Amino acid sequence: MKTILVTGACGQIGSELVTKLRSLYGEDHVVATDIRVAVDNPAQGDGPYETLDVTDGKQFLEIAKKYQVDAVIHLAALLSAKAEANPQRAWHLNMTGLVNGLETARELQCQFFTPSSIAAFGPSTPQDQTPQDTIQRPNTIYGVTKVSGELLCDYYYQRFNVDTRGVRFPGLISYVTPPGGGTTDYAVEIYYHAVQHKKYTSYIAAGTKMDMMYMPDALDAIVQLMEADPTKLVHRNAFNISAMSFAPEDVAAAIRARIPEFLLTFDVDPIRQRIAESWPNSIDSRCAVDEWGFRPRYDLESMTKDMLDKLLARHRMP
Ligand code: AKB
Repeated sequence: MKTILVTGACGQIGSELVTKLRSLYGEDHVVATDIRVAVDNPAQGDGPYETLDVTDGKQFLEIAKKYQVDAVIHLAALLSAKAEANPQRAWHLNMTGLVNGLETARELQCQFFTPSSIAAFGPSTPQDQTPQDTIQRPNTIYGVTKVSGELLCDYYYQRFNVDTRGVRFPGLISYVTPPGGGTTDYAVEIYYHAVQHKKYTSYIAAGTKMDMMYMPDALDAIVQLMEADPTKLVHRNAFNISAMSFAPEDVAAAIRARIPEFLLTFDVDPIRQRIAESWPNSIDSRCAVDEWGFRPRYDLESMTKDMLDKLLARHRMP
């Protein structure tokens, strides 16, 4: 049975991924790590948990060695809006953390997964059905770290034979752990506000389409790609994957099918709007489908039903 180390384990993806991996590979075989010491997070129960600042390469390697890990899933990173507010910090955390993760994987010869993002594209990228291999000139610091990360992962595979794998995640939607500091966060907030206040003010303008995915599909994609037959992988890192593409008013319409009085208004944040406009409207996931069988289960309607079921049940609880 392999042992997997997850960084950023208390974040939006990590807190659910750790639970899923523990159910698949056993509680003791998933080492959750995060810079946070004590927060009430699912990743901190039922298995090993270590405090790790990923910018500390020595500590990264020591923890990986202590548990003799076979795979590293590196999630710790600053998201787009937070990164734009502090570009130097974003470069340091996203790049130094990544290099430390790759070096750990090289030293221990373990598998390595890290997510890229739709942010790896920019204004000169074809906006609709964006191909897997295309122009990548992002104009955000987050995007710059993502393109650099994609290249670095390819390099570690070619140069050091590290089994690197990765996807370009779209906005991820979940009812478990909220995201923090992303541009696509509105697509999570809108559901919480619909349930609590029956109204939401969007910082993203009407008509701005972005790719999105429900968290269960994102988690399945990580596991599926990590387990995929390497001989079938032409791309390895940075696979385009998306389950749906929508604008704020599309989610509002889906929510209204269940909460008819739901009201959507707009107060556009110029910084996050500029970021959103630099990203594709929709990306083409065909390479992921062909090379490792990516197949998302949720579309906007089924995701909205599940999100509202879960959040309404929680809201009604005393
Ligand atoms: C963000 O909005 O920054 C992230 C992403 C698309 O990478 N959710």
